[in-house]
Amino acid sequence: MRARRFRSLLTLSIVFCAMLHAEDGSQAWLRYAQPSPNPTAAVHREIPAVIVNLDPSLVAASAETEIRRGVRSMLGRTLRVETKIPSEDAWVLGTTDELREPFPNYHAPSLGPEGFALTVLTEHGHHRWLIVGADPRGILYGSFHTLSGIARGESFASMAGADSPAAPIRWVNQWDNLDGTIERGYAGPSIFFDNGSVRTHLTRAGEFARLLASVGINGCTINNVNADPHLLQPEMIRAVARVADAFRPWGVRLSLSVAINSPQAIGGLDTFDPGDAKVAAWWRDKVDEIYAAIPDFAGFVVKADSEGEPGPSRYGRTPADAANMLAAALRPHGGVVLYRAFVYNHHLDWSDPKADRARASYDIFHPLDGQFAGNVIVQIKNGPIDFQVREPVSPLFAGLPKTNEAVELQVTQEYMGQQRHLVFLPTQWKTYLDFDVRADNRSTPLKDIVDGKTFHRPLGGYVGVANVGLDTNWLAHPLAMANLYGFARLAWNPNTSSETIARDWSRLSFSNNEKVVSTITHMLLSSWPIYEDYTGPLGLQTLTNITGPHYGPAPQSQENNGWGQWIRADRNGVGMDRTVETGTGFIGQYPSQVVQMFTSLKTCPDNLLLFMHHVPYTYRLRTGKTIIQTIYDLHYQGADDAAGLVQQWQTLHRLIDYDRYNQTLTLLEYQAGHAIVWRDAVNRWFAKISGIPDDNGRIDHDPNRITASQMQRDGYTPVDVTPWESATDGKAWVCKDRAACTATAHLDRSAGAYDIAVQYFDFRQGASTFQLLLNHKQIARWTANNMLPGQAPNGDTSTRYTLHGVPLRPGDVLTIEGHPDDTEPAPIDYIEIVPQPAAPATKRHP
Ligand code: GCV
Repeated sequence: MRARRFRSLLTLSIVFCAMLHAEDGSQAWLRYAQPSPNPTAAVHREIPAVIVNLDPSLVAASAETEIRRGVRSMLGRTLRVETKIPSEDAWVLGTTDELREPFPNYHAPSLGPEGFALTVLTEHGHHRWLIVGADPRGILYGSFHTLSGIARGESFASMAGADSPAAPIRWVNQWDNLDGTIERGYAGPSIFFDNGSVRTHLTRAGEFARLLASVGINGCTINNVNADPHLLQPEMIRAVARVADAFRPWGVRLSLSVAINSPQAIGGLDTFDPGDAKVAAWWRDKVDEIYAAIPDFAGFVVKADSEGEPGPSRYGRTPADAANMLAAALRPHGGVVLYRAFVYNHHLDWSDPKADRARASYDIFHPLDGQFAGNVIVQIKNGPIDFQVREPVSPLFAGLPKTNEAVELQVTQEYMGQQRHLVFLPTQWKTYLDFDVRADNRSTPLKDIVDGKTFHRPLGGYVGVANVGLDTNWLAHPLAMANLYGFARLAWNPNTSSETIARDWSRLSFSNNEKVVSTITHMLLSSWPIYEDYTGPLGLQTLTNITGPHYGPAPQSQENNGWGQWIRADRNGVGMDRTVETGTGFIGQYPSQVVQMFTSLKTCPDNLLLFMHHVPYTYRLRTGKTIIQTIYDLHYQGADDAAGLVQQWQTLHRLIDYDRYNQTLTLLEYQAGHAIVWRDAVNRWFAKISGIPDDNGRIDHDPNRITASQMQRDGYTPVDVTPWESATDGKAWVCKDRAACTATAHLDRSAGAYDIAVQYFDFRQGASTFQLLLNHKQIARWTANNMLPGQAPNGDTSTRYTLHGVPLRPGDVLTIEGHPDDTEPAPIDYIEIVPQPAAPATKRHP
């Protein structure tokens, strides 16, 4: 008896461990784990044992296979496939038309294109679980919806109802290059391309399409908008057709980004003038060739006249001329053109107080309203600059009432911590989608404009720049896929709340355990405001290194260059004056009620104040606090809250699988350290430029820190850091031309346990090793090989190693020993010794 109980305990723990260990993120939200608490026998009994698929399409076949797969995995039941409705309970898949004959008494609700209905029909004592699509894609989406419900522990009957997508365009863009790199991709090489051509094995491409389809995405542009004309060579079109083949079973249509100069670059023409008949004919032939290889090809995405890309302006033509020429070639095949409004001059004149990059899209595209062909959609980034931590909604959305529009959102975290920081973006996207732009002085939230409701447009929707890579878990950070999932949920229904998205994603991706779900949900919902606080609050934009990798802090890099991401900070004040009266006039591009709101300092929201206005540092916000003190305080608050994320995650120890727990913990600890780098750099920079100290005297007065300059050094020498604010006194200490260097501190701490952090720099190339010695005995050793984006000591590469709970006594001697590697000279900045327990970080309520 005892032995048996022991055996069953052993089995249980093996099952438990297997459950907690066998996760790598590759299945994302399609894990099909057994719902927990385990489904009852009643649920098992309720599931029909037979599945009938009435639709002959490839897409519906995927739906049927997926249901069988999901039910087997979650409920341990193998469904029997039948071709006729049996005399027993059955799942039935089909379109509204296909269900009419077998179920004459069933009246399907009216469905929009790609919509679905779920219902339980009882006839002759048999239950039919109907998954009804407006079309094959609808059947697929309904099937995935059902499986997601089962995974979250819902019954089929409770899912009954109908749903249709808000808009026809629900695409992702990938910025993949033919050599296999991905522009602004942070999760490994391309799943499509390698070494100048399409990969031999496209398994991941098919898996990606399945993931996309599971949340209703119906199009994917597979190459960089900075497009390589060679993609349109005949052999490449044939190769790309293989990707379309991998997408097709999932109803995901392939599209390509095209370079507008292709007729000249690869077509042998002496021009790419959209007004030239030869050029138009070249595109017609090229499009015919593409459709011969890819009959369901979706269309083109175009970036032109932007950031050095060639464009129609070369010939005095407009974006409408270029878009319409391509549209004419695509129209006979049902293809569309997504023409990007991200067109601006990146050689702006900083000395011109009227110059403003934010104005560009509206200035260029608004006058063209009404000139775009019916199968052209203008693809507009959510804000007027470039995916910053906060921007206002682009005024162009209200300025194109006679044009199809799509909003472009960025899933890949270019300015948002590059998947090393946790930033859940649906919360941010909702602020854009819900923003009421008051076109014609009526309620016109952005979501209604892109859904085509406001201006009665037939086409429009949502484009997300995904940039997944070959990393097993697609986006590198185990919590980053919440953004891809969230993008798709909002593209399907922009009224979905961030909380619903976060909860559903957590359940599907981790567990139905309420503690897990509520903790991850809380972390996700608070993460964007936290990131905003320690980067660029008050509408300052991200304040990142914009002439470098767009990652670490570098506020000065915003200024005095042609890129126009200026914040115009000087000794007296900060912010861009974008008012009509005294500034660049950008605010005047909005409808009148929004103009009024942004123009008045009284009504302009604090979180966009410095985007819209230039004010003195001593200007007081509605909180009563000055601008400068708010900047300081928010940076301290944000860094504390980032530390709080670590603590929250630690409460999930043993509640989720070991690998994802540890991987996430490591990243959150890194983020908490990098938030301190951000805090210190931005605060130092503002303290210097404004000449106004922090009321609380915190900047560069950290009692727990011992800088390398204060330590006794053997071999370490100082180098200047650019930008200066990303290291103490603008210096890093490097070990050059030696095998090892040391920096030693004589401590005088009262006896107790301490956390010891070593702040050092980790370059992309080179893997220096460090040792930490207490009283000459090694207490830690690590290698600097985190592949941070830089090859110099600065805010991109500054990071920390923390050792927790080290017992110290007065008179202890602490030594850092650095061993350089390659071109990385084991650079260090300071050590920080914090008594345990550390002050609890404030928990922020979203
Ligand atoms: C693909 C920003 C990014 C570029 C990107 C561009 C765009 O400038 O930094 O990498 O280019 O936006 O959206 O076209």
